[in-house]
Amino acid sequence: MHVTVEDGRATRVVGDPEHPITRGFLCGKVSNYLERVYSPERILHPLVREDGGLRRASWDEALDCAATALRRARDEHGGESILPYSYMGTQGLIQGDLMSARLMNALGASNLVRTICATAGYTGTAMAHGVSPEVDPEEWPNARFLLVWGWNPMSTAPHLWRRLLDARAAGARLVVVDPFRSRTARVADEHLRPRPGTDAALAIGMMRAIVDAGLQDEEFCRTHADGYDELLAVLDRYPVDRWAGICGVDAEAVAAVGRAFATTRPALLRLGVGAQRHMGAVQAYATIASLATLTGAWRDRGGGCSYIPLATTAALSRGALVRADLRPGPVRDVNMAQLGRALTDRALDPPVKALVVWNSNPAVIAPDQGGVLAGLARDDLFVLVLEQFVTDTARHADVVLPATTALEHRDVVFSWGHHYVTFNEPAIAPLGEAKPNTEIFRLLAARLGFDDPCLRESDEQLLDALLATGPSLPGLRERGWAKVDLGQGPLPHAEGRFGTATGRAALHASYVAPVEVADASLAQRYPLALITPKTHLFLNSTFANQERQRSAQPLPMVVINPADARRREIEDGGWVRVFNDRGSFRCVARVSDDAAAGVVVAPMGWWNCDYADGLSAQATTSQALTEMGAAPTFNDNRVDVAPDVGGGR
Ligand SMILES: Nc1nc2c(c(=O)[nH]1)N[C@H]1C(S)=C(S)[C@@H](COP(=O)(O)OP(=O)(O)OC[C@H]3O[C@@H](n4cnc5c(=O)[nH]c(N)nc54)[C@H](O)[C@@H]3O)O[C@H]1N2
Ligand SMILES: Nc1nc2c(c(=O)[nH]1)N[C@H]1C(S)=C(S)[C@@H](COP(=O)(O)OP(=O)(O)OC[C@H]3O[C@@H](n4cnc5c(=O)[nH]c(N)nc54)[C@H](O)[C@@H]3O)O[C@H]1N2
Ligand SMILES: [Mo]
Repeated sequence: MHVTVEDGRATRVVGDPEHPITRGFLCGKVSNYLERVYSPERILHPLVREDGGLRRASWDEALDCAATALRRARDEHGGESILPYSYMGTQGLIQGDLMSARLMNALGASNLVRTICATAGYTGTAMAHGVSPEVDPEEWPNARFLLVWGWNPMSTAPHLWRRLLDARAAGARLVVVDPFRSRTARVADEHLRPRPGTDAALAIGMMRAIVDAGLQDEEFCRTHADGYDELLAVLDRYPVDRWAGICGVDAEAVAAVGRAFATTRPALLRLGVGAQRHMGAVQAYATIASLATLTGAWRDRGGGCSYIPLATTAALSRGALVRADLRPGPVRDVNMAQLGRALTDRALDPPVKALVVWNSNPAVIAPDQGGVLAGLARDDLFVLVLEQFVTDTARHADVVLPATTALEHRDVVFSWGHHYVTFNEPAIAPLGEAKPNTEIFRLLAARLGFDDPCLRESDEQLLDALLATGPSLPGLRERGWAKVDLGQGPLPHAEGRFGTATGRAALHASYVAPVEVADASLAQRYPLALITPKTHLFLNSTFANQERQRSAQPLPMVVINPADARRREIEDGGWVRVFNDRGSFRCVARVSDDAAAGVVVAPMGWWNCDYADGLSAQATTSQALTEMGAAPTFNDNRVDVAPDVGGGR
């Protein structure tokens, strides 16, 4: 992003036309980023709680208050009574969790397990082919078959979507696997709609069809993979029909897409995060990714499997820089998808007495919202929030500290999808009294009396240390971006050399049923499976408070199939209540066969405080973790929907 600055004020943001991936295009979330930076609702000075409300305070007062509360929690209940909570408000590696991690380690705070986004998928794809750079998006235009699985790039990755469009312009066929008719599915050549959480069954059905037709690449499997004979034995057990029945996709369609993936070359499988919010997610990603090995898709330029490119993403590693050695002793783990439980479980020892939140909005993004909100409302819990805006989480804070935006701080940013890293040079001075996360944690560390020099390192020092952990990145600072070259080249695995310990891929075919979706007795009470994907114009809950984005997506909604709506006397545009044993929320019904019968879709991101009841779809989601990988299962969820007669806000 290039920023024009006049008299110290940013006046224009545009995409960098030279950037090989973005090519000058900014998406609908950040093209008006200046409205965010200069929003009248920005928090520009510290706030402290008084008489139930938040009032302005000096930095001195606010830091004293925070340091006193953290010290008291540690002295009275031990360091683990402090819980850090942060995620992807920024993907910057410096402002993300570096100085903060050092301070939390020095405090002996609980360790937050950050698996809420893509971890189950990483674990599964790593089981299949190791941590490897996978297929470079710059190679995707070579593909002639695009199997997009649990991914809605037209909304969630518009720059990568353009690489898929390049392939389509050259004749590629696009098949989307998604229970919902997403924007991407709407424009695909073919759309397969499995029941939520049954993707592994669909993939195994495809593999069986491939093997039935003799289309597997036996030579590739025997030379470069383990588990080929075992895979054939599993596939031998059941015909395609059986797998098709489990996932609810027509058997002929399963078989035809399987065979087309094997025969239309190059064939690219691109996984999103959407297919992993279920009990068997890790096994599912290992199984789906195995399709590319089974057919030898890796042999061709643009063919193979891509997911979030963990290898290039992890090339710059915070690992040693977070200084786990500062911990006074071992600390407990708390999973970020179980925040509600961590804040309300009376048996937890020590209890959580202080919550420190930055780069995250758990009141919206964490499952089982009722529990999260009850926890945040506890009188005996101290809540410190570093934020740009008074989010649903910040509304519960005892102290709010004003954070800078990307225009105001220095950082290096990893990519969720391509192989470049980005240098983030500050364009303008911090607005008002805002400070970068790093600076806030340095100030807190000083107030708490920690004297380790690492807690005083400047952002420049952190940056130098971080850049020294990875490959050289020529031009990073000068040009603003550089490609992470791990030697992947255009054909990373045509000759094997997978990112596993053995260099060989592993073939998997393992289906673990979703826990709620597949529960027949629960289905009697709650006949509809609810999924909660991303919206087109918010970034999780970020941007949901901005005029332009919000007026384009004014109301939270649930998409419901006409047959399911009719049975419940629900009308398009009418207010409904969506509920299960965990909780309920109100929103507007969109009656459309974009949702398959038996599946309802309530995208996530709207702020609770803006709407009826102060609850969202997250009020119904589960804190259960996946069988492997300790990741969330918020789309493994059953609900029912009823007209909301009183209705409205
Ligand atoms: N506009 C926008 N862009 C974003 C974000 C945003 O909030 N808004 N968030 C960013 C973040 S943090 C991430 S991780 C990425 C995520 O980007 P995506 O991977 O695209 O994430 P989702 O939209 O959650 O899920 C993708 C699709 O998976 C489908 N899905 C749900 N359950 C299942 C299932 O069981 N099986 C299958 N096959 N599909 C299923 C959903 O219906 C959805 O259409 O996007 C990033 N970009
Ligand atoms: N039901 C359901 N739940 C989900 C998902 C889903 O699809 N469905 N998606 C999951 C996924 S993939 C993800 S990644 C998580 C996202 O979880 P979060 O990362 O918590 O998502 P956001 O809502 O974007 O909240 C980020 C907050 O950070 C703030 N912020 C931005 N930059 C800075 C900064 O520099 N400093 C500070 N202090 N704050 C900053 C923003 O203002 C925003 O309020 O949600 C997960 N939860
Ligand atoms: Mo994410």
